[in-house]
This record gives sequence, structure tokens and C-alpha cells, in this order.
Amino acid sequence: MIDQFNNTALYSTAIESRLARIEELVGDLHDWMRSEQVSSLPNSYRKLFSHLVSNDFERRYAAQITRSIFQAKGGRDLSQEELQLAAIAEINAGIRTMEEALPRIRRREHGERPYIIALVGSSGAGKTTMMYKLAVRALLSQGLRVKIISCDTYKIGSVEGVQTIADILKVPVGIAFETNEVESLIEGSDIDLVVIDTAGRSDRGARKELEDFMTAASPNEIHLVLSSTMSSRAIQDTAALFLGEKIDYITFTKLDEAPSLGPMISSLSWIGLPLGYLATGTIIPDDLLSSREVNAGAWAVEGLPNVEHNPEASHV
Ligand SMILES: Nc1nc2c(ncn2[C@@H]2O[C@H](COP(=O)(O)OP(=O)(O)OP(=O)(O)O)[C@@H](O)[C@H]2O)c(=O)[nH]1
Ligand SMILES: [Mg+2]
Repeated sequence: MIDQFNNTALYSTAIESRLARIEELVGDLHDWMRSEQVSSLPNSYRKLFSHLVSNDFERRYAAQITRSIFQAKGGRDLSQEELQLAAIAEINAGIRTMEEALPRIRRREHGERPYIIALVGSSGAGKTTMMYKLAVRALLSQGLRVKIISCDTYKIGSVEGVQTIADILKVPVGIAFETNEVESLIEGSDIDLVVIDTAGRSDRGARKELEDFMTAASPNEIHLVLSSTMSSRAIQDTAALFLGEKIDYITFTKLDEAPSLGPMISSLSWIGLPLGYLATGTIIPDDLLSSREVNAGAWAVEGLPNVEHNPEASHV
């Protein structure tokens, strides 16, 4: 009897505290609408703003999208579906995408410099996995002769790990311990594409070394690899740290693990660089999409579609 009473009391305390939290959030939402000039818009537009904010879009970006749809539609009230479609179109119009190089890379003549893609970014972002995916995609879909080069000799076991996986994937591998080794690893073999992986360190010494590696490799494209599970703030702080690196594309990983894509989309608009690749899991090379294959706006507004996997595919 006492236990039952205690359980009921606990339950109602939990509900009360959740209600208090919801009230607080609704209060915040009203304040945000006022400060972002959304509160004067029709109810359906305010709902769109709340929908975007609850999908972790940055408030300012969500308000900008909402207001520009309102203006474009001449202030007309629209159904929720129409507004979501308009939001998807507005978001996609603001995202720059990448014309993927892989299908355009031609076979190199003997001694000709290969096409080079380099991956940089913070620790655990998914650079090494992305390197394997790009190499295997180029090999299987394009029939290119591919080599992978790892400049990450810091992490315990990373050299052995790359060598083991390269053997499994049947891709030649080079390890650059020093900056001056990069050039000779790139040249001297009949290779069409080189994918370079770097160490995920961001202290000052490591950044200088990364810059030297990039100067030595002179890649055709450098991707900053970021996890889509990060907050907008973390994405933007990391991007700011790496922007001196002559980044060409922002490549996002772990879309399968991200609760929402609002932070990724809001940050892209802030960073202003084109979206490169998107990784939606650990399967090599299946879980890899180039930005033009994806309706990123729809994924951010409506959620990610379910992806079916080949059961024979390999994970790393
Ligand atoms: N769920 C999911 N996991 C991923 C994805 N990409 C990479 N991972 C996992 O994330 C972890 C880190 O991936 P790595 O490729 O080692 O990341 P990294 O950037 O090379 O990390 P460092 O070398 O430590 O800087 C591994 O467990 C990967 O299997 C993805 O798209 N989805
Ligand atoms: Mg790595």
C-alpha cells in the first residue's frame, strides 16, 4: 500500500516536472518568436518556425527561412504541407552542392599525377572510414586505380589498422610519417586517384603539420569531415578552426545517428562552403552519398528516410 502510494507520488512528481519543463520551453519559444520577428506572422508560419526549432535548426536561421517564405508567398496563409514544401525548397536553394569528381576522373597516363582527395577534421569525425568508402567506390563503380595514404601515425594501432583494412579491401596503401614522404608516396606509381587521411588532432603543432602535409600533397579537393551529431556550436567552432586549411567541401558523417539535421543545415549556411559527401552508416562503400544525390532540405525538415542495407556489405 505504502509502495503503491510512493510510486504514484513519484509518478506525479515526474509528470509535474516534465510539465514545468514544457511550459518553460513554450515560454522560450514565444520569446524567440518575438525576438526573431516571427510572432506577428500567421499561425501556420509560427508553427513552421517551431517545427524547425524543435528539429534543432538555429533560431536565427529558422526565422530567416520562415520570414522569406512569408515574403515570397505575399503573406498568404498556407497549409502545413505547403509550408513544409516551401521550407524544403528554400533550404535547398541555400545549400551549395558538389559536382562529384569520381565519375569524371579519367585513367592517368604513365607518370601522370593522380587526382587527390584529402580528408581533414577533428578526432572521431569519420575521416578514415570515409577514406575507405571513397577508395572502394572509385574502385568498384569507376574501375579506377586507387591508393590510400594515411598521415595518421599518432594513434596507437592506426598504422596497423589501415594496413589490415587496405589488405582486406585490396587497395594499395602508403603511410606518411613525415611531410616530405607524401610526394614520393603520391608519385611513382600508376594511380588514378589518391585518397589521403589525416590525424584528427587540432592542437597548434598538429595544425601546422597538417598545413605542411596539405602543401606537400597539394590535393585537388580538401574535405572538412564533420559529424552531423554535433551541435551547431561545435560544428561552427570546428569549422572555424580548420577554415585556414583551404577547405573545398564540408562532408558530414553519422547522419544515421543524428537525432536531427537542423545543426548540419544551419551550420552549412553559416560556413558558406558547398556540401561534399554524406555518410549514413559504417558500411563500406554503401553508406556514402554525394550531396547531389540527396534532398538534404527534406531530410532536415521531415527526417531521414529508412535506408535498406545489403546484408553482405562490410563494416569497419
Ligand atoms: N554510425 C556511423 N558511424 C560512423 C560513420 N562514419 C564513421 N563512423 C564510426 O565512427 C568512428 C570513428 O570513425 P573514424 O573513421 O575512425 O574517424 P576518424 O575521423 O578517422 O577518427 P580519428 O582518426 O580518431 O581522428 C568509428 O567507430 C566508425 O565506424 C557513419 O556515417 N555512421
Ligand atoms: Mg582516423
